[in-house]
Amino acid sequence: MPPIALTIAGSDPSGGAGIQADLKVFHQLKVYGTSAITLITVQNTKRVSKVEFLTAELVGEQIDAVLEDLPPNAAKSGALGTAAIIEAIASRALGCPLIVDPVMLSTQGPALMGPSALDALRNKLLPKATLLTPNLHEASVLAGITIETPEQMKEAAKRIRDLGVPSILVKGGHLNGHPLDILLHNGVFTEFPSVRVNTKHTHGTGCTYSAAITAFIARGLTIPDAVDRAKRYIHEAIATAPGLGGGAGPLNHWADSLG
Ligand code: PXL
Repeated sequence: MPPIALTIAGSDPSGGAGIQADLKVFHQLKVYGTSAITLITVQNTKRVSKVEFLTAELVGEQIDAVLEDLPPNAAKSGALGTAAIIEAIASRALGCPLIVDPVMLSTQGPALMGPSALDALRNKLLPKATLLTPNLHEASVLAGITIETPEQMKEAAKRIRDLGVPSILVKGGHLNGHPLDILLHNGVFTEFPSVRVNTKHTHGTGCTYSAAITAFIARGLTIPDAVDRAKRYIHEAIATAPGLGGGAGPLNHWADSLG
């Protein structure tokens, strides 16, 4: 039987980010994908014009339906919307590793998390996370420091670990120069350098990356190995983006075709 992964995230009708991206990545990486939708966006590659949150009850019931029948080997969370939704997720025993991608803003700007949700994320969900995957902005908000250098990324990771998160992957895609991701796992830092791809097609990069990590963890890889495999997947997915849409287009979710 294939491993099962669960994504708890928002809907992107253009298919490049959110639930839609996560399910494509799970499928491509040979993991059976299940989902619980937290919010619905109205967007395409050029604009985000609306975000509507589902009720916490509805989100919780979707998770319960999946857990009851298709217990996941790994789960991830993406855009979560409200404090009530975050509390509904944190109150469930998922029974598997949880990868939390602390999505705060959509690529084009609008908030995918209300202000009160930040406290719930910090106090309720982070202590349940196996691995947190913040970008520089999210790591800066959670750690309370400015981040412009790899040393500051490491300092932020240590501060976030002290909030109760065992493993943190700080993603340096927005660093000046080439991207560098830094993993803090079991007290050890591992650096994942890559070569910057010059492209405007980066829609859903964070979702795609954390979904790939989740898929490899569902397949039984350790966290460092899952990050390493996912990093290679995301690099290829960006470098071979299909060029769809008139704005920031989606990645090539068919990457890693040898799987
Ligand atoms: O990549 C962040 C993200 C997460 N979830 C949804 C999104 C986006 C970015 O646009 O739309 C639903």
